[in-house]
Amino acid sequence: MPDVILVNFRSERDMYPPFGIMYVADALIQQGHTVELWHENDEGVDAFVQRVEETRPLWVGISTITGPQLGYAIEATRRVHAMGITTVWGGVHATIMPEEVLKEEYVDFVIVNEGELTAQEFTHELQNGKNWGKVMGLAWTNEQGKAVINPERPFIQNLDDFSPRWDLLPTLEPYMLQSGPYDRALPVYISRGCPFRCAFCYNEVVMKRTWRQHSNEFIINQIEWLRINHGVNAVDYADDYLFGRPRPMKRLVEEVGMPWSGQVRVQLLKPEFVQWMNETDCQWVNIGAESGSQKVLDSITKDQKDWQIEWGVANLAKYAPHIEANLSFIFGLPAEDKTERQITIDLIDRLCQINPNARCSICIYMPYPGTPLWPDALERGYIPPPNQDGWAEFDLNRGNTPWISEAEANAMSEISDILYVGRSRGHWLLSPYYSLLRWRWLNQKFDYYVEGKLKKAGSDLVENVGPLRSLRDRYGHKLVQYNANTHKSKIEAHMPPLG
Ligand code: B12
Ligand code: SF4
Repeated sequence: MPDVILVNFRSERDMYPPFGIMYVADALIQQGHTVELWHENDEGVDAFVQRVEETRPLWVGISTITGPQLGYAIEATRRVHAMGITTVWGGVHATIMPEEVLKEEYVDFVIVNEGELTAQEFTHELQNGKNWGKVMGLAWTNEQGKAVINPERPFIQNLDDFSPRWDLLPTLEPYMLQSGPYDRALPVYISRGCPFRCAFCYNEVVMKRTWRQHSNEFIINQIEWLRINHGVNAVDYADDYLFGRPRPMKRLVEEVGMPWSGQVRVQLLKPEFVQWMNETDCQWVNIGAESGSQKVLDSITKDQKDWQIEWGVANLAKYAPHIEANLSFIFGLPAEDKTERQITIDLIDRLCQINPNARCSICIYMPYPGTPLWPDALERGYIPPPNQDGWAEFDLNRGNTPWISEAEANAMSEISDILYVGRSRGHWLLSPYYSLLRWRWLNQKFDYYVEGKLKKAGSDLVENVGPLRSLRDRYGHKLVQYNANTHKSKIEAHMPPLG
């Protein structure tokens, strides 16, 4: 029977190893406890709660990130708390707002920021003395019902002290990604933090612009273990800031010797660097481009020049044409007016012309408490949700600010997905539709997006009428062809609950 059960609730389409609880589990196991990990979507809530009821662990830990999956976390926590079992929230969301989280009667404790050492001390106190005041990094409610946030714990000095417990996951199969021709790529995490200061990002408030990395020996051993035991044939370095020290990192990639992918900043994409990426069999890169407008980039202290985006993507097309470049842009940042947005819109269109393997996705700006942009957002009339149920209702892809309407956000996201992410090509019968979408995009005509509504109604109809569904399955690919070189299909596929 487990002493502690840790769970990460995910939304249906997201399948990504739950690193946070994998690390916390290791800390507890080192302390001599038995731990069970669950990684669930909404379908798994009942099974999870039932398991907690059967085993009645010392405490249940719930990992949180802001957005829809918080809803499943809330439901599960409520039910576990009602059984009289101690509930603890951890993760980025709870770290950003521990006081608000503790207002919910169903959350007993919050472990702020890195969980390993705090979870160890918390478990010790739970079994011996309950002196909560002395556990750094713990947030709790005192006898007067007041939230107490203990001083924050310094960051772990040596990341190698704790390992992500892959062995506690029932299977690694759902996490395997397609990476170019390699079908068993797995995300690994080799560092924490980032020294940059993008004003919308969690980094400044949570990681405080620090950066640490596991030792080469630790990283190589982990990847070797994954290769031998799980047949991993490519590595996705999932870190926020991969090339913190470019030369040693390059040597590490060479030493690991596997095809790879990861996050890069555009400044790195000089011809010689891109040639090196090509030689070491890089398959894709993720680039936080954010905006094509220098004014907007400066407003978020991105420390990046507008011209570097096109320059980097052109270098990729020239020196490593097989590498997929995934660029993400944020629309609706406070400094973005129509003129600035037009610059980004035109840039996205150009990038996809320069580089057939560029995929430009947009997300709509959402203010997070504690980030440098937060006070500005409040001043501009943004009203945060009043409670955790409210935070869970956030539609993370649609924006929630008063200065960008839901209809506009919806149309922008959908059109950019079709034209610049899926990069689909239509049969000539559909060419008027594609021309209309491109006209809308280039001219910012996002009002009265009737074709979006018609498309949705049409696909619902096809889905619900058997003969139409068969026709779609048989001939659909002739009408619309998607960019085949995509690693996203596996992540977005429906995954059953793991537990
Ligand atoms: C991988 C990842 C994803 C994965 C899956 C996330 C997951 N498994 O939960 C995918 C790709 C699906 C994803 C999606 C999104 N993500 Co994301 N993602 C990340 C990323 C890059 C890494 C998370 C990770 O594994 N970190 C490594 C581990 C070791 O750290 P950790 O999770 O923080 O865990 C430590 C502590 O937090 C704590 N802890 C964590 N859980 C628990 C639980 C307990 C009980 C305890 C005691 C402690 C504890 O201890 C851990 C070890 O020290 C983070 C950035 C980052 N570097 O953390 C963003 C991040 C979490 N994502 C973010 C965002 C905004 C999103 C999206 C909304 C993006 C979008 N616009 O669509 C979506 C939301 C998806 C959804 N449906 O809701 C934000 C979250 C901000 C917030 N306020 O919550 C982050 C912080 C990025 C950022 N730059 O701001 N994401
Ligand atoms: S570079 Fe990325 S992780 Fe670093 S502060 Fe900027 S958005 Fe955050």
